[in-house]
Amino acid sequence: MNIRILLVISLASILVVGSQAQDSSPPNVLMISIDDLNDWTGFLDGHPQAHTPHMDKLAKQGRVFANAHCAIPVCSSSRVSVMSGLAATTHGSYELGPAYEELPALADVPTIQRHFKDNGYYILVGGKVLHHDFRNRLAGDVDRSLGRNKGARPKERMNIPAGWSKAWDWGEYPENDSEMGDFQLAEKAAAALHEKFEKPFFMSVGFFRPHVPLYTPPKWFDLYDVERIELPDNPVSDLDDLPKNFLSINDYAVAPKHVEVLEHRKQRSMTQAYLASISFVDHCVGVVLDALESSPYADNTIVVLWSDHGFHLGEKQHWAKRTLWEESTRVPLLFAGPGIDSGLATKEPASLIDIYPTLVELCQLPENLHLEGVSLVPQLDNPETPREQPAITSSYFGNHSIRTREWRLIVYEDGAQELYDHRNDRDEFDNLAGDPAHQETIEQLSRWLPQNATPEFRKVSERAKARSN
Ligand SMILES: [Ca+2]
Ligand SMILES: [Ca+2]
Repeated sequence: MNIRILLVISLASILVVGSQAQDSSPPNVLMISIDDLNDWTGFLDGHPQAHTPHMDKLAKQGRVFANAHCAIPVCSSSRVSVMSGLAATTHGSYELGPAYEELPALADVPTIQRHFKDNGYYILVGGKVLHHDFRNRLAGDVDRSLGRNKGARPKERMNIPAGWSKAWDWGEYPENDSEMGDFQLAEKAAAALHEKFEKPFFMSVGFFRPHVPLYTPPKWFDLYDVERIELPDNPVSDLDDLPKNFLSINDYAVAPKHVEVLEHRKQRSMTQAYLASISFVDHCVGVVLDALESSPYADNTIVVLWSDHGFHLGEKQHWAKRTLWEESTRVPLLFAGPGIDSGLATKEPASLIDIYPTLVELCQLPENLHLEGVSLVPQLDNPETPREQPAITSSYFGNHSIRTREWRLIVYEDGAQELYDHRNDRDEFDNLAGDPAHQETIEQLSRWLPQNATPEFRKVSERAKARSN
């Protein structure tokens, strides 16, 4: 053996030892959540014009879960589910009311931040992560807050018709990104990523757009020609085969009704504002990801990006969330980082409650025995690995959806059903529940329906209010 070969072998051993040493240090976690973002991103192809280059770049670097769904399609309860790893049917929050720490079912359940903290991590939280923030007994789950993301608001209404809730206003405001709470948060997170940490970190960054009100600087509106925006296909006749009780379940007084949106000729401009807000928040995601890429943590940080639920923009004559249809339940979910292959998306079902056990496994933390989700590591390793468990979504007490690779079954509290075949009906136009040919499929899927669901927990003040109404 000549000396040159010897040298190469020794160098190779040093490199192997070096990479093993790096592998044995626990990875950091960067969790980016987005509020009310449906599948209108480039990588999920939910809208042909959505411009999301930064999220798309991350998607290319990691594993996209293209069939991922929230546990419950409303902000607060969905976030409680993510942070606890438990379904709404276990924790009992089905609406905006109670905070995590007020739910009796979660008295002994550590948030994912607390579980990581108890296992040696430094915890940073910024923006809207839990809807009610980490307060009271959860305050100690966080080592450092990066602040909330309240940005500038216009003094007067901009575009919203009289009589509509101001919460739903939209428009080109403020002038610059620097006045936006989300952008300020992105810059704080970016700065933190260039600090030196003594421990591995778990950083949660929660962006607020495209949640209403859809105020976003003009340059993001300029990306979308309002006259050329493609609108969702939403024939009124789509409602003909739905159970009669669906309206009372999905009605939410603050959101405009589709018929009102049409009457006021606002569909195009509201859709433009939603798309503009998506591109703005994508830019904020890019600020954080660029900072990570240029930081010392670039090669040893797992990134997980998700949205708390989807959003209707007129599909099934509905706006906003709280339904059990695809527009409301489907969410972006992707993982990237050390050990995660790039490229192919998986079509196996996934739930947002799977994030907790997945990160615990990826970071080799002790198990949290409360968790109800299923680790997504098998699909991170190979996107074709089949998964038995469907994605289960609940909306209000007693109503559930079971989503597999091919099907969606919805069963309402009164027993009414909807069944959709996603192999040829991704818009869920054709309700097959009444077709005798599909009764066996319904039976199979029904086995996954939650049993003995926890009743809705209401705070004392809410119970009193309900009695007086
Ligand atoms: Ca939300
Ligand atoms: Ca239909």
